[in-house]
Amino acid sequence: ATAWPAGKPVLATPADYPRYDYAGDPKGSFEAICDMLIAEVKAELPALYELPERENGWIERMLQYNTKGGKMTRGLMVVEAGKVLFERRGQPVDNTTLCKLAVLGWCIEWLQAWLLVADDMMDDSVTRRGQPCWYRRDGVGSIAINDAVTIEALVYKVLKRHFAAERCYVRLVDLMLETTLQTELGQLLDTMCDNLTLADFSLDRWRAIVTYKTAFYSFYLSVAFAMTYAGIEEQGAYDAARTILIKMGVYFQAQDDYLDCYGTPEQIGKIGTDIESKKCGWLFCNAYNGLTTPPISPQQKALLDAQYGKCKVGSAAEKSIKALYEELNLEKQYRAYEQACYDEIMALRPTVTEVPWEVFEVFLKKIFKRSK
Ligand code: GPP
Ligand code: MG
Ligand code: MG
Ligand code: MG
Repeated sequence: ATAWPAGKPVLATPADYPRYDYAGDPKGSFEAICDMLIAEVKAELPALYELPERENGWIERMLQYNTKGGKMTRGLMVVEAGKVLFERRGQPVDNTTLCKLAVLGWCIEWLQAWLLVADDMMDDSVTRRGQPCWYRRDGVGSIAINDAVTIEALVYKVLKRHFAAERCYVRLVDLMLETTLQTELGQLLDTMCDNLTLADFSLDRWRAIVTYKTAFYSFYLSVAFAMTYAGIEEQGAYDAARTILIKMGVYFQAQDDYLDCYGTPEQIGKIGTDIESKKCGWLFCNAYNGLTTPPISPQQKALLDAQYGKCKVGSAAEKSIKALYEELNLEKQYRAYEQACYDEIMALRPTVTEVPWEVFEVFLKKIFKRSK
């Protein structure tokens, strides 16, 4: 029903993939797959959608600007996890397999790209990955909303071109759709905080927010994609993996919340806005709810009530909130939390079955004590 004009969709064949040098240049090989996917979009839109040159150029530049420049942790993890799983199952890891794992990795990176374009508008952010947020660029503005949902739609074109002929295709599409919904529900939990009072910002609410807005798409999806492409169908294997990966994702967002306050823009590529935009973040929840040593005093609480979510980036009020966090020893508490998360995740080692433990350990090592 979607094969109009005739010849659509164009499906990829093994000859379409470049040489993937996993041992010699894992990052460069992975990046080359993104270039391939952008080139496919660029060739397809004028041919199959009558898209004029100017708009096609826009899409190409918009993809270049928003899909690149990240750490690529999520995407690279699909390739690494997939390789381990294929080998463990005695399935050959040829060039096409590596490239297709990388395509799945880029589906997550492109998902992340459009989520960030939208998130930066919602969070009123200034920079991302060391450059201005896309919506802040001259001539972009609210076109960024359309760009975000266009990247989302293009992910399904990528999946179709590269996986439509595979038995796992419907499962991959379903995973992508489900993960997107989970993330959007998490973003709702996050942005609805605007309408709540600070007393509603419990650690339980924080955990729900970050599980949905971050952990599913940033951790579970990478491994679940690799498992699905490797042909794993047992529900129990996904459940065991999910438990561990969600824990990692929650910890990862605690790091993001911590770095929003304590990371420099040079380190994290963005300017923190959590205090100004009244976020239910890890630092705030611990501080406001008396979970620090020493616990917050009534006067300190009054400062948060007066200024949290109301002050401007770089203002004296923002500085006084950061000074308050210091008085509550939040940095030290975060270090202890970080170690506890690590230990808790490592303790889950005996629970894994289908997915070798090294997959989780590699993922954990990539993020433990990260500073960017
Ligand atoms: C990260 O939160 C969460 C997302 C990027 C998910 C966005 C979901 C949408 C449906 C748009 P964050 O705002 O703390 O991230 P950052 O600190 O990178 O801005
Ligand atoms: Mg946000
Ligand atoms: Mg944000
Ligand atoms: Mg953040």
